[in-house]
Amino acid sequence: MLPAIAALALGVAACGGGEEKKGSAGGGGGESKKITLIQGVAGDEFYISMQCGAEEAAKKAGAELNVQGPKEFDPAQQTEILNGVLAEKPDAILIAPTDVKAMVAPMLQAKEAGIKIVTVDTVTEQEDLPESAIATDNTEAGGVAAKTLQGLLEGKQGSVLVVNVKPGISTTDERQKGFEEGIKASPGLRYLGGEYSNNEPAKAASIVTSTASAEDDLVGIFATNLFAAEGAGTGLRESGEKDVRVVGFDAGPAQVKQLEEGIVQALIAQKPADIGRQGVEQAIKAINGEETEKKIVTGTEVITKDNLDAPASQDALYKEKCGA
Ligand code: T6T
Repeated sequence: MLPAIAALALGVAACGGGEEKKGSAGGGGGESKKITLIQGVAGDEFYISMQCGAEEAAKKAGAELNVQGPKEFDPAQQTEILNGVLAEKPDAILIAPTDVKAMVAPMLQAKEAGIKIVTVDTVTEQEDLPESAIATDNTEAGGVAAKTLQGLLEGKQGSVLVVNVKPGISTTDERQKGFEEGIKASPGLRYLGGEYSNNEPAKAASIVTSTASAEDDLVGIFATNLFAAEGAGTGLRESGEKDVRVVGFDAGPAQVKQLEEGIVQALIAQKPADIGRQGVEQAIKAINGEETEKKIVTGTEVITKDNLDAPASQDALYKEKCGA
């Protein structure tokens, strides 16, 4: 399961049986705007890095930022948190919805209560609900993953697996779709399809060990998020496969270690701090009644062992805590 949450930067206090974490940035006078960031899951370095960017932007604007996240990437747990946040009546909520369908009703309830909603990272199927949506172009990034894997395989033939997370997560579903479209360009690669790891590295590892033993010709793996990728790397190490090439999405510390060790060959890093920063900026515009940007696309960085030391790669690595 996911790691316990350590105390995070900027005045974080434990609360609610370890299920949530809260922090605040900025502050200022009694008139300061109250914004809550509801992460997809607590303790995930992607969302921690997003929090760091959001805290910086909130501090700059003199706004109050409260950060909470469910224990698991789960819409029922996230809805519970959202309902608790509603009672606190913030001016705006930044949220990474954990399911394209299940989070629509609770988010609509918040919007109807007069709270400005901004989505960060994931989205729901009701695209017109938020004031602004800030995210990676995940379909495109899935295509980048396919191209990267094709490059690593250098024409080698065999089967290719996707280790995905859960059905109904906009980001990871789009990454798989983009990857599938891209991998078609290599007729020598047999696509095995995607399997769901439920955001659990151990499950991702067992998917990889069993596929590696069932498919003699396994040559490549694309893992669609941080926990899937971490687990895929572990599974590959356990199965003793040396010739399988792995492209993992995200760039958490454990993933970088696997890249250095040569278990994983490429990471597609997102810009979570940028997403958090721009999320706060758009939320403040919405609170002030100013026009917001409906959709903001942030970039990605392909990191390999060769370019790991380059400033662009170092800047793109995710943080375990803010201010480090
Ligand atoms: O990949 C990110 C995020 O973009 C996705 O929506 C869920 O998983 C992560 O948080 C990584 O664990």
